[in-house]
Amino acid sequence: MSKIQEIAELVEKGKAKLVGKAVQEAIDEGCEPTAILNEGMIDAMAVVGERFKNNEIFVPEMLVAARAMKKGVEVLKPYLATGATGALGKLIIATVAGDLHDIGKNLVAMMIESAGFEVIDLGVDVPIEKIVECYKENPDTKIIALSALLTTTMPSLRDTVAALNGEDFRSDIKVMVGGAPITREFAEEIGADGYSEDAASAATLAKELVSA
Ligand code: B1M
Repeated sequence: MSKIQEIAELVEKGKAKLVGKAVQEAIDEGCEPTAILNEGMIDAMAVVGERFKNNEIFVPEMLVAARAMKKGVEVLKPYLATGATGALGKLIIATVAGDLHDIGKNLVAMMIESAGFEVIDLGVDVPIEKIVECYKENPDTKIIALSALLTTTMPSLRDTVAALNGEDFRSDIKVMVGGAPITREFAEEIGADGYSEDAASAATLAKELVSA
């Protein structure tokens, strides 16, 4: 079994204590950090999601797999990051109200930080008021980035973007959205300025939005 397959299996089984060590070993053996992330961890979470959908596993197993992945990402982070300076300005990121998924949002935050932004991460299940309040405390913010990872929280994303679109400061910022159920069409329909599919393209999009 390759090291990357071993990592995938450890994530699937939720072996948080062993994942960090396996990721470090993979790096020491010369595996590409992005391959470890994509093929070792993100693909493993897709397997976990599929098993959940088929009623082979339940929420606790999804949770331990998520914890294991987070441990792996902690070890991987320095190898994916490029030494951010925050020179591109501030970006507020949040998972919208009602949604507790944060792995994807955290990866997006990490890649955007690596691209040179100062990231203010408000976490998960974030109400609209908290985002607006955070912007008012940081009026030099350039972008608000929002994740929704459930079809049932797409309306929450819509409401959050609508609320931002009604704020006086809207023309001073860009709003970007993403997450597994989100499409470019939905992003356009709800009035966001940008949509991207994954963490790497989110970083590219953030840079494009501030230079537009
Ligand atoms: Co949840 N869950 N979950 N879950 N969970 C999914 C999302 C699901 C697809 C599983 C399935 O049924 N196959 C399903 C959603 C189905 C749907 O939407 N219709 C689901 C469900 C149903 C639920 C609950 C309702 C289960 C229940 O309680 N009965 C519940 C909801 C809780 C809530 O949020 N209110 C729930 C709970 C949980 C846990 C808490 C146990 C745990 C999350 C722990 C955590 O995040 N700390 C969990 C997990 C782990 C998953 C799966 C297995 C993995 C999610 C993940 O981390 N993926 C997931 C199945 C799956 O994804 N295939 C599933 C890896 C991550 C890197 O991908 O999050 O898509 P992702 O992020 C990507 C892109 O989407 C994109 O970039 C990221 C990196 O490439 N992206 C952006 C994300 N944000 C972006 C923002 C951008 C741009 C791109 O710009 C701003």
